[in-house]
Amino acid sequence: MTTRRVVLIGGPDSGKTNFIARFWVSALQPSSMLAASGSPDDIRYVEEILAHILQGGFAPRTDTTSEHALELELSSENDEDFASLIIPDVSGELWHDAVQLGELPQTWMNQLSEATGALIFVRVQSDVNVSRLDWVTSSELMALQGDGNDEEQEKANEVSTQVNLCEYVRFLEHTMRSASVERKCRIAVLVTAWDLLDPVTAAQGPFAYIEKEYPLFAGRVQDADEFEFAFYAVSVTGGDPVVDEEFKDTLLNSDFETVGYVKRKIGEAWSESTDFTTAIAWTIGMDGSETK
Ligand SMILES: Nc1nc2c(ncn2[C@@H]2O[C@H](COP(=O)(O)OP(=O)(O)OP(=O)(O)O)[C@@H](O)[C@H]2O)c(=O)[nH]1
Ligand SMILES: [Mg+2]
Repeated sequence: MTTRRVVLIGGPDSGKTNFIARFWVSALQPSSMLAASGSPDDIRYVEEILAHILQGGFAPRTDTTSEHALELELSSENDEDFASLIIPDVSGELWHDAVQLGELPQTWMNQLSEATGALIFVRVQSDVNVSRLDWVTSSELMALQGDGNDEEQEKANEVSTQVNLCEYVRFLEHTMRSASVERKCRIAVLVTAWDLLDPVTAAQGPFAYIEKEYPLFAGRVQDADEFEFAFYAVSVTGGDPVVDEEFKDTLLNSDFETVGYVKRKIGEAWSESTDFTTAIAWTIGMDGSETK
């Protein structure tokens, strides 16, 4: 059986951990694109994350010292392909620090070089997102340096989210190599908490969202010829149970495998699914698109 390692890359609060829990629920469904054929070793970790969502909340942010990984045996939809999949879940704080330092710790470099697919996460309306600075704001912030205003100074020093996203691609360029001669390495960009967007913005799709919010990253993606990219709009729950009591009731009375969605927009056509294994299946070439 081939071992495939998928890396989940994303800053703090970008939705990685909650996605893993929802991915696991889909993997338990035999009809999913990737179906689990056994229990993961670290089952308690996934079950604990899941418990938060099942109680109508979200899993808390990952501790910087936590070193968990979801490791499971999977088969593709028609049992034609089998894989042993490893998905490490590290705190976004660590990715953030790696960008600030301009380099990744060696152990991660090794993990990335073993990766068959990568998922980059960015979350809608996260307080941790740092918007791109325009020249006027930048110079005002720079002028504040040394004024003793810690919060403003911190803001001036902070690398913007789009620069972080570009740096993730650079890390992958240096490390990841395609496992298949037939195709390029695949990177799925997951825009999480899509349920928080207004309907007009949501209708334009995840790539349009990235182009508007993070134009530098959108340009980087278009220039990175050695990779194939796909953009997904993701909501683990399909709404926000934390702020919307009515939605929370609906969620608590639902079968969890039917809640939330993963959407793609190709041209004007949308595809939507409650199967959270699709993005990972695509990155590792187990989505049925590869001939054997
Ligand atoms: N509305 C909504 N909020 C979400 C969704 N997914 C994640 N969130 C919010 O995003 C927060 C962060 O999600 P996590 O999964 O913990 O993010 P993470 O990338 O693992 O964060 P770190 O562990 O800090 O790296 C959650 O506490 C929720 O508030 C979603 O589908 N919908
Ligand atoms: Mg986390």
